[in-house]
Amino acid sequence: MSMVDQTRQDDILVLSINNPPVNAFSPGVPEGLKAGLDTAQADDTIRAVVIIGSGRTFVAGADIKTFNMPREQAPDLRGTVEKLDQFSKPTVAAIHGTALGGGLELALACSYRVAVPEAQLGLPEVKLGVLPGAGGTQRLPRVVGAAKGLEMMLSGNPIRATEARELGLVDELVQGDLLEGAVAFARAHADARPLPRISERSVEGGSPEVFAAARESIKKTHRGQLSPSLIVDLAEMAATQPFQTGWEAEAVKFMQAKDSPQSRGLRHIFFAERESAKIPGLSKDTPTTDIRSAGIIGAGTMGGGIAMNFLNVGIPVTIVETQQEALDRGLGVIRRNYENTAKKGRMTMEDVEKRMALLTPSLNMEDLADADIIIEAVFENMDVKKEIFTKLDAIAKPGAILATNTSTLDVNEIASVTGRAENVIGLHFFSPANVMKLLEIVRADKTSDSVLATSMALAKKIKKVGVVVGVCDGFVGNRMIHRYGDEARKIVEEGAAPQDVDASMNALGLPMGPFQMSDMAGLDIGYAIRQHQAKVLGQPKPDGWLDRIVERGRKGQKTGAGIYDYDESRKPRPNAEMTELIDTYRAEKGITPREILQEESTKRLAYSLVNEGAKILEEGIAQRAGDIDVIYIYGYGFPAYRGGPMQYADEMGLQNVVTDLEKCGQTPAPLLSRLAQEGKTFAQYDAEKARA
Ligand code: T1G
Repeated sequence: MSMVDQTRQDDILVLSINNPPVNAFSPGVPEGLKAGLDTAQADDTIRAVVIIGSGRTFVAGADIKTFNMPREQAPDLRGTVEKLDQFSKPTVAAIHGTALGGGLELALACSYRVAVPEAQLGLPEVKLGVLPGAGGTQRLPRVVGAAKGLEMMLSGNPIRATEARELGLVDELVQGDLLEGAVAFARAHADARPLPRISERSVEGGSPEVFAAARESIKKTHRGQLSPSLIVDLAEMAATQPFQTGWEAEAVKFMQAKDSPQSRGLRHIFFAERESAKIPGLSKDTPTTDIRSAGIIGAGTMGGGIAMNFLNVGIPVTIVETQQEALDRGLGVIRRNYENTAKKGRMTMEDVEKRMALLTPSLNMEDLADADIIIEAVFENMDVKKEIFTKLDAIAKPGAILATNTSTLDVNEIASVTGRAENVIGLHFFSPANVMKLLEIVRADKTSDSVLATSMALAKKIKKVGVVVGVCDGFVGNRMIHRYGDEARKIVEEGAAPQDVDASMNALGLPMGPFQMSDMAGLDIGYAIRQHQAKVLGQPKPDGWLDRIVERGRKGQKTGAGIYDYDESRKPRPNAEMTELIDTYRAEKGITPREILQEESTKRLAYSLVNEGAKILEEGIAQRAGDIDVIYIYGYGFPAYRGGPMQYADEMGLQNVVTDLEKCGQTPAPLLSRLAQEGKTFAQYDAEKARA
């Protein structure tokens, strides 16, 4: 069956693109469209052409999976666009769902565009590390002007058809049946001559200042990225050069961006995020329950943040504390968070009241008896959690999901105190829970498929990126960050200054290095974990340089001083006393400090994550290397254009990673060594596992 069906409506030829699920521009689609245009060209009774998407959307863009194809085999979107641009009869793009990337470029090459009001139109290519490569950089600014065109291409965010109509990007909004409206529009414009061609228009507002401002802004918004600057260059060409010049330059710059490690990283994460939602053994038929009410135990920072996620999507929450004062404080924080958002104009005060009305405070856990899900978010102590789950087991209705927000503790042990282990799961939110998108979904040994599937669906509903992980100390993210922290402290012991270690990860694109992050999270948290682990393992009390800093009462930003000093701007400033403390520590340990170059520090830290990630994969705690990448990008600020730690290792070459790990005294995980020896990548490991 052709990917583009041709049907006649009297004097109008309708080309329906049929490539589910999103009508991406896959091989077969350009051929079908060109054939349709040839049909229309050859038949004088056809006065105009309508191009529409079958199913739920117009064309959602080039088929990203074809980016690695040899150029001659890749779908000819540019050729199709050129044919449309030169076509001698009126063409009308009929848009519903999304017209994104190549989809919008296809529409821009048509004579006209009509759309249903709720359709979305955009050029999101920058989010994949590329740029509009089929005329978008030249046509969009010719329709909406330089500033708006730059804003749309650099943000990559779509606009609604109603706004597109105001901008002239859409010629008519169709209220009823889209096809009917498009055919009528085509018929009404069948004799329009000369045909409107965007390529013949000029760009409004393309002053040098506009492009200079854009170049300035991307230094902050897209630090270290390639494609945004290429987009600005091309938009400037659209404003200052003939169309053909910009059109040809666009093809060259597109290839340059597409072949960059940054684009490979962003494309990797695009698919990895979607893959992470697929759980072997679960299918669309796995029964799920509809979560219509939530109970949260603990109104502290985490409990309050978690509650907001439910309130934001209209799910009522009962939040329980043990003391009225703690309850009042918790509610006050939630209200203030919403009011701050309202002050920024991102919601109205009416929205604030609507959300707060869904929140019921309580001092009594019995009030959670009817909740569909209950999430415990109290002090990170196993005995406290066990006590709570014992009570919940007696209170919660049958079938209620009992979730713990623990960040490291054994969910199997927590489940063991209930008579319903199949309903117990870990939902590890990241602080601030109302902001961070990552949700580690901790599958305990007895967690039922239905509870797991319901939790995955809930993650999507509350706009989180849910990744399933197994039970171990720290699950995936925190287990890796502990190793990363060990390595960071070791690099300082050997001679580096904390600020240089942080700079080595800032250079990789992380907004915060290990010590900036520790100071923000609170040094006492890591300190307590190290003390606890030493006690459990019967090891001597830890006495590292960082432990000594904590023992001076310097707990990080929250005490105004940690590894660094902080003024009201919270900008970290090195402290001479701490430098001296570290020097004294090294002397006591008989360490002669050596210079450690930034490149060594970056590799040791990044590879400490990769090595622990390889162990996590071997143990089955994470299903895929791609899942680990999703966790690190959405939970720990790893730059998406690097694709995550595992993708970064693939780019560096696993054999090089093994060599560098051995050089700095880290023992490569067996899986990492095996893949390196076989000349494979983590991506290949994931693909082979998916095929198994
Ligand atoms: N190419 C290939 N596969 C795609 C795809 C695409 N463009 N878009 C989606 N998919 C797959 C996706 O992997 C998933 O697969 C399924 O479709 C459903 O997607 C030349 C170079 C359209 C808003 O960046 O933003 O055009 O997991 O789960 O939540 O200038 O998909 O089912 O196997 O995301 O309803 C520009 C990317 C490309 C749009 C729908 N276009 N897609 O969201 O479904 S570059 C984009 C999206 C380009 C030209 C340039 C979303 C969506 P599976 P989904 P959704």
